[in-house]
Amino acid sequence: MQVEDCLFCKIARRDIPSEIAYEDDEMIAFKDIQPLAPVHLVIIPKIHLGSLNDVTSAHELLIGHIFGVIRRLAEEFGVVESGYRVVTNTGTDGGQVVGHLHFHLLGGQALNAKIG
Ligand code: DGP
Repeated sequence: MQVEDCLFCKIARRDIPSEIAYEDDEMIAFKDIQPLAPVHLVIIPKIHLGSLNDVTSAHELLIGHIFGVIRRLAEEFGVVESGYRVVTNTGTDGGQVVGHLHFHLLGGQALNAKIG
């Protein structure tokens, strides 16, 4: 289920345009509008989950699927050998700005401790 006024639900519905790198029935990956590294993708489930706090055992297959795709995107974007980082900011102190569960895939440069 999606939420009417959620920014990332709007991107998933294509109400807001984005540079889509991957899409299937369950998830979508798109380029971050404010990239923090040469490779910076945002990966989201299409169903609205507010954050990692909303993930339960019911989402195990979904989360596993998302991470399998992230691994393939890392290959596609050429960062497997050099290395990359997957980040999930959660809540205020975690630096989460958009309230829809998402994973950042960052790579293409040496990442400092604070990036993401
Ligand atoms: P976070 O701080 O973890 O909630 O990261 C949210 C990310 O979403 C941030 O890196 C910028 C990105 N972002 C925000 N609005 C848009 C948008 O309209 N389009 C795209 N492509 N990315 C966006």
